[in-house]
Amino acid sequence: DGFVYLADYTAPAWRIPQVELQFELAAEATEVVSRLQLVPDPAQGGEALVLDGVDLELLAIAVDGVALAADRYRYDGRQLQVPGLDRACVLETRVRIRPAANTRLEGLYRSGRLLLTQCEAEGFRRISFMADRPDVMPRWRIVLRAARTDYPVLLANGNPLGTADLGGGQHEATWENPHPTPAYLFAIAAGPLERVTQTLDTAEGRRVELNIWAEAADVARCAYALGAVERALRWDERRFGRGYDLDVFNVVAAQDFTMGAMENKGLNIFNARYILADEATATDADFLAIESVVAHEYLHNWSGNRVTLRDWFQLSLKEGLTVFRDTEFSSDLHSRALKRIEVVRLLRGRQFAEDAGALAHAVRPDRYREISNFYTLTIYEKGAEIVRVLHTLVGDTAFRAGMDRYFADNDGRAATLEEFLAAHQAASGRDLSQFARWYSQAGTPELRIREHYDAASGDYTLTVDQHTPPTPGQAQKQPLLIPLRFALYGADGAPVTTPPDTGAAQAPGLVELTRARHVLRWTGLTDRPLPAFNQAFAAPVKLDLDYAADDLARLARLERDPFNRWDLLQRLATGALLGTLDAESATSALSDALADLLDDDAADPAFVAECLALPDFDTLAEAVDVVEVESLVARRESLVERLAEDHVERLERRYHALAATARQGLSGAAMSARALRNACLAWLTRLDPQAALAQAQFAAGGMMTERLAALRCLLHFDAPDAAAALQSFRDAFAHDPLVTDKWIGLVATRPHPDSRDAVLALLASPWWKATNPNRVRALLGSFARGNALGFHRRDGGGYRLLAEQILGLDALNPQVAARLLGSFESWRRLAQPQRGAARAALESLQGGLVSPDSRDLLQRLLED
Ligand code: HT7
Ligand code: ZN
Repeated sequence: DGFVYLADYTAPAWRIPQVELQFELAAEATEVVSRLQLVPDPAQGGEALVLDGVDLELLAIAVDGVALAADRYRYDGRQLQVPGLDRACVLETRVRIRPAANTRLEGLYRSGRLLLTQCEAEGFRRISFMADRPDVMPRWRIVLRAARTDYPVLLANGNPLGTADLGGGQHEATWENPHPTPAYLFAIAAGPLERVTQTLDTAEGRRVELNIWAEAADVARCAYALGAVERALRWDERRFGRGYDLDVFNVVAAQDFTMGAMENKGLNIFNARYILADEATATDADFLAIESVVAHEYLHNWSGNRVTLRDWFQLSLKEGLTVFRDTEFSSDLHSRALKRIEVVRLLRGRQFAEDAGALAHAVRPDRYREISNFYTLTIYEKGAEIVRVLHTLVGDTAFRAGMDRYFADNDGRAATLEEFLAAHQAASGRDLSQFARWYSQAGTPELRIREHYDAASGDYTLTVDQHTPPTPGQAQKQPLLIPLRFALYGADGAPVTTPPDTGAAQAPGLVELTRARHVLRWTGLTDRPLPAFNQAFAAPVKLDLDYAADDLARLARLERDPFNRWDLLQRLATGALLGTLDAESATSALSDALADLLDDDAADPAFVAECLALPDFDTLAEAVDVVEVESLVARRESLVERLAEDHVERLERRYHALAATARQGLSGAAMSARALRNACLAWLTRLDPQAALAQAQFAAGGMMTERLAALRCLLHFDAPDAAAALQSFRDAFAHDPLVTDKWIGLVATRPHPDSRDAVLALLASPWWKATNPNRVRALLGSFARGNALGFHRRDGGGYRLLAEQILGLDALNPQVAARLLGSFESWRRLAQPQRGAARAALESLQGGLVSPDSRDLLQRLLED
């Protein structure tokens, strides 16, 4: 049936303790000689040798130095079978591959003047023959040979062993990776690379050279990323006691890269957008994203590389855990509350939608057709949330002990989620069997909470019901173990410190929900208290509460948890927009709260900016049963306009008052000031047809954060100077693909149905580069994911545009095409006429898609 099943896992029949590879690198044709040490595992019953190898041109094959006759092996373009081997031997093959023709960006490919690899998940098999599965973990020796003028720098995993001149303009470099490493972490990079570099001594006393490599024109923009590597290394030493384990840590920036970055052992390869930054070309958000992605890949060295995966069903074991770790890193270095807000926006806007849509799947799925389709927000973000739930349940000390045990027990091994849980269970002494359901059960749990207060007796009860809606293939759900944080505020505004009499609150302000219903009961409360829940969003759940608008506003003032203060205002806005609260009282309560925030010069301006940013379209769409696109957008726009009108003077005051601080470079205070100034600018611009402030900010030049925010206002509010501003920005940065992606993203997200015409014009222009994933995301990804009015046009023109482009991209880069197809994940909840139009666009793709990636997604999207 085309599926791989978790239940079918069997251990490898052959072990491969050592690999030697030799590359003769050239863009048109590269030859790869491989020597695999093969050892049969007697426990696996003497199975024939079968290796993966996709589209390789096999030039020679020998066992223990003796060439194999044609009838001794079979190669069908996907697998190599060598029957009759029954003892340890060395298999030597020579293959030819064609990097310049590789538009999939999997295996060995060309990006500009560089040759690079991307092997996760199953790309190594496009380079050479291998048991290409994560539980086969050889040690590696890699020799790279190439013309010195074209490829002066030759990098591979591990430590450098030496270089040699080969004469005739050729040279070679030898690398050794002494750590057992699966093929998905293999990497090489070659080309005219330059570097920024730094040497440090680790806490364990190892001298390590850190290098960031980029093409000469870009190397000046690598310094920030280099600092981020050092911060990540030091943080992992401090917070998790994990050191670095090679003599060098190399990072390479590539303009053509399918995802964000890749954690290859000792040789991370990055999408250039997560490395290159200076104040003139990168926004504050770019700097923070760079730091967090650099940390993510660095932190994989323990959570992913030293301890790797038994099979791809365990993907969240490295991804969810590493997102948890990088999020902690950012929270420790910057504002924990702001980081939590950022994560929860992503969860609510995107992961909850995934969990409620056609592509919903468990954090540990039990089957897949194409593993590339499982690099999802559920595996990453929900996976991280589950680790956070575990952290909340066992506490920081036991969590750290559990992590130490997990790393110690599994170092050099390919582990499973069960082994992760076993380590935590042993360290904390807690039974984690119910907790484990988080990994197997898809869908976002909902908590319905109702209160009852009896003024005569002073009895107060909270009844909490948990429910997880059905998801594809999983109709029935079981109760999860959910840590629910809560606080009660009394009539005097002070927290009620008495614990409930019944309802088993485990720690102050925390109850562990295990059943479908829990009742918490207090007695003798002289006033009805106000309850607040899920502080810091400790559990990734939806809350169904029946507060009145005034209660929400009052709670937002009383609540001590900053995340929840923000969340209560989001709830007020959502209630006003979706009609679940009385619209006028919710709007005026929200407006009053924002007035207080704008008047509060002591509050972090970035936090105030987050409170001004109402729930986005995706978040609102996820919260309704049937999505009426235009009316949702219109209601949101008119609420923002009303709030902006209420506070013009306040917005102007803050905008001007923060100008001096905003000029102070990359300090936290300056970034915060720019965040609030740009939020004020957007609200003010919508009230001013001349967009004078935005025009002035744009004309002033300055940092990219300010220029881009101003340009967004000019373009999105159709300002008189918009076209001229766009042209001057475009011309100023025409040489820079990353900045070009930024203005293309702004054009693609102009909130108007006719923005589709601008997208079509760009597709027909020299700016369009279908082989560059960043450009595809900037134009088509932004349009489909960030332009509700354009993508969801009533005539279906947005859907048709995307479907046509997916068809073309599918033949070039299946992973990029499949990701775009994911933009249709919530099509079934659209109101008519959009639902019919989306279905028609999807059906038009049937029979046309060629890649297993896109075909798998299309089938799941259309399945009833
Ligand atoms: N582990 C990396 C995943 C990744 C990837 C997966 C499929 C195709 C291309 C890819 N590039 C990188 C990224 C990470 O999570 O760290
Ligand atoms: Zn990762």
